[in-house]
Amino acid sequence: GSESNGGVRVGSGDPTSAAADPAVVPPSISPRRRIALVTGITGQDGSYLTEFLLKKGYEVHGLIRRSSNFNTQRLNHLYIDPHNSTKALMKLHYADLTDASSLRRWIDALLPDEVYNLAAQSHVAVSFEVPDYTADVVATGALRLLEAVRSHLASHPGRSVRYYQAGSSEMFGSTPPPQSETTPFHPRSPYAAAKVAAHWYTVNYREAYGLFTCNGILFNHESPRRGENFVTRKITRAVGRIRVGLQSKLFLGNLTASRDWGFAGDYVEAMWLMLQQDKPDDYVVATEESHTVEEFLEVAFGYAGLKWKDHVVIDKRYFRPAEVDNLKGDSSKARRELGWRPKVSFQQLVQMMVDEDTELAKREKVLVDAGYIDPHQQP
Ligand code: NDP
Ligand code: GDR
Repeated sequence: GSESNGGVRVGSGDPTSAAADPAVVPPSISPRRRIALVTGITGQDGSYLTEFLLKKGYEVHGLIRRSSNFNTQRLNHLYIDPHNSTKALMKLHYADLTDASSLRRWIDALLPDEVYNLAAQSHVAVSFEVPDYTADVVATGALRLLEAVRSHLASHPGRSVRYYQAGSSEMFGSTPPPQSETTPFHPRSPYAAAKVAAHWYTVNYREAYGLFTCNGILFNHESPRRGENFVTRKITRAVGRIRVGLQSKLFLGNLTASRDWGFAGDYVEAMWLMLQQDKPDDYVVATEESHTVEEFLEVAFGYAGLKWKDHVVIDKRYFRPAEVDNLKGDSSKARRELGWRPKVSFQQLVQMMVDEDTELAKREKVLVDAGYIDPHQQP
């Protein structure tokens, strides 16, 4: 039976269901739709990658974890109920990166051509609070998924599966910029150390077993779908709410750190491109432009005709036990070999986020004025 999840139905769990779907022909008979399996599909990148792969004609299967709240908001616009239509090309299944058996079972049942491992406890500051869990999901979770792919291939001769690992510029940590594929890692958080482990598991499965595995070393990428407790979105949410009078103060930590911020929609294309190459490899993906948090504030508030200094209050709570001061990527390899380049500039990114969050705040204001939500409720 199926379980409903916020309007998005989660798959039946029946391993024969994929074979029974008219869109899926056994892999020996081609051509057929290519099948992608995406972990972390409910996150920022998962939603953009799913849109991208659906446009490319893929059937996209996402693994989602059980939550007491609905967690499929970023996917609702892509959802078609499989009971009503043969056009349902995105399907969701329960699994967890901490549960090896669930990963192997879905790979056996769905027979993906490409696996994108985007799932993570992805908040750097939170990883200091839950280090053990972060390592379990981010490092051991990647290992579990790689092992599921390896053991699946060992028992399915003739199959091929390409694997993408969501690596991070946080792995460079305190190593000075510009950072490229040959820059040594010096992680500065449990999150970053776990990503370094996942990176090397991915390299090892390529070298030891000849698997087609790629590490994308992606620098920060943002969007109107960014989680609300990452600094960019926290700022643009506040700008929107300040504009409509729902908020006046914004509490932040360190404003001097520099990040190489790009647009998430541009970055998911690089993930896909890596898996279309003849040989698996690792690539840095970055805009090659860096800005401080203070510069982000300047542009975001300035665009809305506001002065950030009138609103921002420094709160020690948001400082981290160890900080990453300066990230600026050298993505020349990805540009040369993948033909990838970012399309959205820093200014355009900030403006896009402020525009969307202003619209969101206006809708919130309507609900506040009608008495449906508490005006003091923070996002
Ligand atoms: P998000 O935090 O938005 O999404 C993380 C996803 O992982 C969510 O779908 C979440 O599910 C899922 N997840 C968390 N824990 C588990 C678990 N135990 N089992 C299964 N799924 C789980 O991250 P982003 O989309 O921003 O990032 C995608 C990936 O790229 C992450 O691995 C991140 O670390 C990495 N990365 C991100 C960068 C960025 O700037 N955005 C830069 C470099 C790397 P749920 O919705 O239920 O919480
Ligand atoms: P980061 O993103 O740690 O780079 O990791 P985040 O937006 O959390 O922090 C960026 C910088 O802003 C400073 N900062 C604050 N950060 C947050 N979250 N909240 C605040 O109030 C605040 N005030 C200042 C931080 O100290 C930091 O220097 C993101 C995640 O998506 C990771 O998963 C990913 O791997 C990396 O980007 C690349």
